[in-house]
Amino acid sequence: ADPKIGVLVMSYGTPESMDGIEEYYTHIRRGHAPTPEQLAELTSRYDAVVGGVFPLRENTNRQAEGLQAALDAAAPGRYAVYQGLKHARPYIEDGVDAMGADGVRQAIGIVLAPHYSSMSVGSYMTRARERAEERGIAFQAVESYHLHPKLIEALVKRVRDAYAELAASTGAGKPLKVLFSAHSLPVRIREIGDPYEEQLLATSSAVAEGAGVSDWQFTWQSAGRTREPWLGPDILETLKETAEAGYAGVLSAPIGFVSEHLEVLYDIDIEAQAEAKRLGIKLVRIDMLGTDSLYMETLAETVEQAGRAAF
Ligand code: FEC
Repeated sequence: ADPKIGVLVMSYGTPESMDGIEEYYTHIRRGHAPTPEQLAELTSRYDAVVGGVFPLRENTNRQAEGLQAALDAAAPGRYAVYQGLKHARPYIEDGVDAMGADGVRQAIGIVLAPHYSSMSVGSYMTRARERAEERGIAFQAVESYHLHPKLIEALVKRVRDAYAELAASTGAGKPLKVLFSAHSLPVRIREIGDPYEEQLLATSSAVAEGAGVSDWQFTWQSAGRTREPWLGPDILETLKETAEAGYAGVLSAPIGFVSEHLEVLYDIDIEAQAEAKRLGIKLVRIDMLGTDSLYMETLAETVEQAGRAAF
């Protein structure tokens, strides 16, 4: 049989254990070790949510398996899925090496994040492409899939369901708002005409329209702890304004992420939730996509389309 087309599924990565947090954080900071205070602060966030288990690893494994199954259903025997993580083992380069070792000559890269930014998806792809070139593998990158109809359908269903739950718990007729959010990035992405913000707004507006929600806003979350300015407003500020404007509840829809991990389980479920309580406003979060078959089909169809165009 012809060698398979390799599919490099990339995700952010998470430490392997509590002892691995320092190495992971150092990698995120491009080789600069965190100060003891920074390390303690990050460790305490992991402690609060995971208690020794790092859900992103298992979630990424399951999504990679789900994508392999969806590809096998659509094109039996044609694609082989490999994993490459941005900040943890197996690193992106390890994934490309594994494809090379299996004799793969053609590969497609896709990130478990629907929106393109040069600082997010772009940097995954640069690393993957460089390694693929060194290994003599033809490489095709998927840049984004933020408006794929099945992705929107999966998110619409989640927003509808959670909105109904929120409405039931706040009482009939109370004003509610949907807050779509994604990981903030440094403001300087605007200077290079990065499509990140525009794509996030496009997803938000398609999902709001599909769910029949007219009162919604996009806001940022999880901004980095650096000196440079990051895109705002942050969700904590937005919650305060929303409460002050008289809303009884908000539905948090972190559409920039596709599974449960620190940025959702801590930044939304613990930090934003505590702020909402303090402000006396109800906060409910949508379920994350995980291995929803509509999301797996979104990935599989996007990969197949890229494969047909490139090879
Ligand atoms: O559950 C986990 O273990 C990992 C959760 C996690 C995800 C995630 C996704 C994104 N990040 C993005 C950008 C940045 C930039 C910096 C940055 C820093 C961190 C730190 C942790 C962390 N990120 Fe992350 N990110 C996750 C976790 N991220 C921990 C370090 C401590 C902190 O700042 O909070 C700043 C780097 C620097 O200091 O120079 C920029 C973007 C995404 C969404 C797209 C994607 O998934 O790739 C963008 C999940």
